[in-house]
Amino acid sequence: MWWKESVVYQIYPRSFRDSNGDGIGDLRGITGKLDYLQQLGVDVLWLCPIYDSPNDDGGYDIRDYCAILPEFGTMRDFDDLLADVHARGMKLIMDLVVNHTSDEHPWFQAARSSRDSLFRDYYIWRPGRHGGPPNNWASHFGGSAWTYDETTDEYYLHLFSTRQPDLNWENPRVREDIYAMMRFWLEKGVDGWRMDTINMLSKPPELPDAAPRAGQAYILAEEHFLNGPRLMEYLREMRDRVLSPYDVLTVGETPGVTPELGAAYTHETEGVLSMLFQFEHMGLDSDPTHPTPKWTKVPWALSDLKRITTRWQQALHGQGWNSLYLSNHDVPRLVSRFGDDGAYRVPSAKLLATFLHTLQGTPYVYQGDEIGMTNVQFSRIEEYRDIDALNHYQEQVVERHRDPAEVLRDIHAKGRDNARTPMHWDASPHAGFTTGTPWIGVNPNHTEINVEAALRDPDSIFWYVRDLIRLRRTHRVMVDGRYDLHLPDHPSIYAYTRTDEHQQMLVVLNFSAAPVVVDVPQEVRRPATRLLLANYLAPGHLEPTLELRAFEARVYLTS
Ligand code: GLO
Repeated sequence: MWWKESVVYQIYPRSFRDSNGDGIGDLRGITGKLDYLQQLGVDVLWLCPIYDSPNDDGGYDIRDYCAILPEFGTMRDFDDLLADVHARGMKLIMDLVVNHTSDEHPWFQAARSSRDSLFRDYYIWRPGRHGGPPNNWASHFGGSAWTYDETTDEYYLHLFSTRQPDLNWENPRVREDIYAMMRFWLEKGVDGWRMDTINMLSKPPELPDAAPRAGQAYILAEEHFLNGPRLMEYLREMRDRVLSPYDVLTVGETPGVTPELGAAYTHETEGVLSMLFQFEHMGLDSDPTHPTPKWTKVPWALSDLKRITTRWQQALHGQGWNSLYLSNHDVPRLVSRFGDDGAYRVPSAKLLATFLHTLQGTPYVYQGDEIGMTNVQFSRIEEYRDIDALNHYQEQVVERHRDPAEVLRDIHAKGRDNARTPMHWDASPHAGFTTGTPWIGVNPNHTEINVEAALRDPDSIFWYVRDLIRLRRTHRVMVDGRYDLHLPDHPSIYAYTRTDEHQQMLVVLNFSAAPVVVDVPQEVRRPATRLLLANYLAPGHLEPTLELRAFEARVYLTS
C-alpha cells in the first residue's frame, strides 16, 4: 500500500497562493508552488474542494461536482496541475463532499420545485410537526437541522447550513449518480479522496428525536446520524462498484468513531477506507458538558492525549491504518492549541511535528504548519468569514445578548478562520499570497513567520519537518514498527518506542515549558542507541538520565 509510506500535505486552495491578483488562491497558484512542496518532501497533496460552489461554507456546498469554481481556475488548470504533480512522482487527492450538496445544485433546484419532481427523493423531506420542524435535531452550524420550504410545504434536512441540504442515500439513484461522478475524476487520474463527514451518510429512516437536554431546543443527534444503520453497506458498495479497480487512497472524515469501529472501517482486507480521521483528540480542550463543546476552551491534559493516542495506535496495529493529524482547515493552528505560540513557538512546533511524524500511520501536514503559523485574532466580527463563526456570533450576541468581547474570545480560540488566513510566503504586505486584496485578512505576524525566512534559516521548523519526512523514507520502523508507551504516568513527558524486527526507535517529548530531568526506563536502555533527530543540540548517545529543556524532543535509534 503506497499510502502507508506517504506524507500528505493539505491545501486550502482559497488561502494558498493567488496567481491572478483577485485576492483568492487558485489552481495555478498551487502549480507554481510545487517546487516548494517537493522540497519539503511530501508526496501526496489533498485539495480542499475546488468545485463550482456558491461558497456558503468554504466550497463544502457543491453546485456542480464536475466543474471547477471559476475563482480557482479552469478544468485545463486542473489537468495541468494534476499532470505536473504526477510528473514529479507525487499524487493528488480530492475532497469528496457527498453527504450534502449546495441548495443551488440542479438536483435540489428540481427537488424543491414540486413534490412530484423526479429528484424529490434525492433529498430528505418531511412534513412539519406541531407547527415546527419534524424533529429536534440541530445543525452543526447552529439552529434546527430543518428548513421549511414554502413551495412544497415541507421541511428538508441539513446537518450543516440551510444551504447544504442532505442527500438521501437510501435512494439508489443518488448513489449511482455519485458513483458516476467519482468515476469521472478517477478517469482523470486523481489518486483518491478525503471523504467529508462520510460517516453521516446513513440516517435511520424514522429520524427519531435526539434525547432531550435541558435548555436546548435543538440537539446534535450524533447517536442517530453517525455510523448509521446502512453506512457499511453504502461504503462497501462504493468500494466494490467504484474504487476497487483503482489503487487509490481514501481517508474518511469520521467523528464519533471508536478505535474498534476504526479498525473495522480501515481493515486490511475487509475494510472500506484506507484510513480515517478520528476526532477524540480534537475534543481534548473542550468542555463536553456544554451545549456546544466546540466553542469552549479548557486546559487539556497530556494524560488524555497519551490515553487516546495509545488506544488508537494499539487498536489499529496490524488491523487497519491510522491517519495522523493535529490540525486542518476546521480547527485552530496546532502550535497555538497544543504548543506555545509565544516564546516557545519554534521548539514547540518542532516537538508537535516530531509527535505527528513518529507515530504509526500516515501524517497530514496542514498548509502553514511547516513554518509554524499561528492563530489569528481579528478584533471585529466583520473581519471573519467562516459561516460557523458568523452564526455563532449572531446567535450568542444578537439573539442571546452575550458580551461581544467574550464571544470573540471563543472565536479567537476555536474558530475555523484561524487556519484559513492566507499562507505566508514572505514578509511583504499581503505575505506574498496575492498582489490584490486578500479575501480574508493576513495574520500580521507574517513579517516574522514566512516561507522565505524559513528557507533561509537552517534551524527553521521547515527544515526540521523536512528531516522528519526524510527519516520516514529511510527508516522502515517508522512505517511498520509497533508502538509501545513508556513512562505512562509522567505528567509532562510523552515517551514511546516503535519497534520492528531490526530496529527500535525511541521518542522522548517534553510537552511543557518547564525543564525536566527524567531517568530513561530500564526497558528501553540499550547499548549503541544513537540520537537521530532533536530540536535542540543534544548528546549523540542515549544517557541513563535525560535533561530536557522547554518542549524538547529527541528521537533515538537502536539498530
Ligand atoms: C468538516 C468539514 C467542514 C465542512 C463540513 C460540511 O466537518 O471539513 O469544513 O464545513 O464538513 O461539509
